[in-house]
Amino acid sequence: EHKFWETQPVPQLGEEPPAEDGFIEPTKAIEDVRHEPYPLPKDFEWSILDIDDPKQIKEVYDLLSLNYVEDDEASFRFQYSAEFLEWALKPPGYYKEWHLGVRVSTNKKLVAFISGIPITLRVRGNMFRASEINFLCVHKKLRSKRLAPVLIKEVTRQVHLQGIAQAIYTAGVVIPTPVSTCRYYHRTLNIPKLVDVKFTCVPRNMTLARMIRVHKIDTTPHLPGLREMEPKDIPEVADLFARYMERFGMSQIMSVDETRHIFLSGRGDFSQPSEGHRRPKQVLWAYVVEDPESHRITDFFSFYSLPSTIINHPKYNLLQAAYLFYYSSDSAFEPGAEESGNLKKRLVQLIGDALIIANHAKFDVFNAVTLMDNMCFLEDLKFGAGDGLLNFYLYNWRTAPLAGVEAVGGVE
Ligand code: YNC
Ligand code: MG
Repeated sequence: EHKFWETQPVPQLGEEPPAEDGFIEPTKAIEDVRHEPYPLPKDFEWSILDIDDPKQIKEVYDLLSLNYVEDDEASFRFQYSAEFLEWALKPPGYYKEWHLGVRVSTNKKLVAFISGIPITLRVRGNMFRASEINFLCVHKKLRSKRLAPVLIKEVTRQVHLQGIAQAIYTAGVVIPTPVSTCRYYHRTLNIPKLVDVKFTCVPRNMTLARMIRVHKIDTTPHLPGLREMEPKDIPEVADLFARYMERFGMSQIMSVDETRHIFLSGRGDFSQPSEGHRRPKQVLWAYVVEDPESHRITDFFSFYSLPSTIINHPKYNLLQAAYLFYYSSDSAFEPGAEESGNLKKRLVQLIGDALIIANHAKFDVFNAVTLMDNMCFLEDLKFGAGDGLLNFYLYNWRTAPLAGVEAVGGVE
């Protein structure tokens, strides 16, 4: 059934939840890690991609934009921008050896890629260093030749060489064995276009005009003190985030430097004028709520830009999608905040303002998955359930399944 995954230190399908959390195989001593790269089929060679070199980022961009994840109907394909890749692949302390490509030996064409970045993860009561694996891609012409397992084994070797033995990753497909499964939800912003490209359709009991009216977005944000996140906010944001995430079964632990990178490095080109709420090359939007009296940061939200190619459409070729990313609110720390509905009320306002900013920045749709506290505002803010699922996986770590509500962090 799973010839490759059966050989890997992951919980196998149907396995009972463990009595105690922990690793599946012990961390290898560096001397015991295989010294040579795993062999590739002849005519192919390994290549470490230098993400500082615009030419090489462009090669990854080109590979992904033609060969990366598509929906089941092959109507849309993720089109991560070069700026996004730079932001996602170069956090503080990244290892260049974890940006791994495969090239055709003769002409050096890039035909496969996999990446990892170092993160600190907390799973229930345990904290450990891990790699976050992403952007696994094999050129369409080389599919089903068992190249993916070679890429996975080679990136695993590179992670082991840094003394790290665990990983987190997400995928639409089900393999052994998800630790949590989330559903995609979509908030439509630009309805005429979304209907035109068949991202959504007008329900039988509605008209297009009514659908537009129902989904109308206010023109200006409502929360007093809402503004773009700035460098001076980072220590407070890091602290608020750390406290907020304690409420969940699994989360990323972010240093102040990582916090700065994640929320400030993808904000685009400040030397050029912005158009609406969008700067040239902007991939990340981060806003804080600064209390007008105390000047403390009480809340923040962020979202990123991940457009999709619209495959074979006569009029449109790009779907502008925003994805809800990390947020926090100190209203979670009030006693009884959940029972009283005060947390929910605050998050509806906070993410409601995120929708307003995203609409200004000309996004067509705003996406979120069912993790963190998202379930408590999705319905009020008129998100609709999508058909896509996102499975979360841990490599070499056993824990009982985490409920969608117990959730996770990490860029997807
Ligand atoms: C996948 N997405 O089951 P079995 S997500 C993991 N993640 O193995 P072949 C996958 N494994 O079942 P193809 C996978 N997709 O026989 C397939 N597999 O045991 C498994 N698509 O290999 C599959 N990107 O080379 C099977 O398949 C084996 O040619 C088959 O290549 C697969 O980035 C792929 O969806 C996905 O580019 C590369 O279809 C290709 O089809 C493709 O014959 C479009 O492979 C793009 C796409 C995946 C996005 C992602 C996360 C990847 C996580 C990888 C696992 C990391 C483990 C931890 C490593 C570090 C450990 C430490 C320490
Ligand atoms: Mg293959």
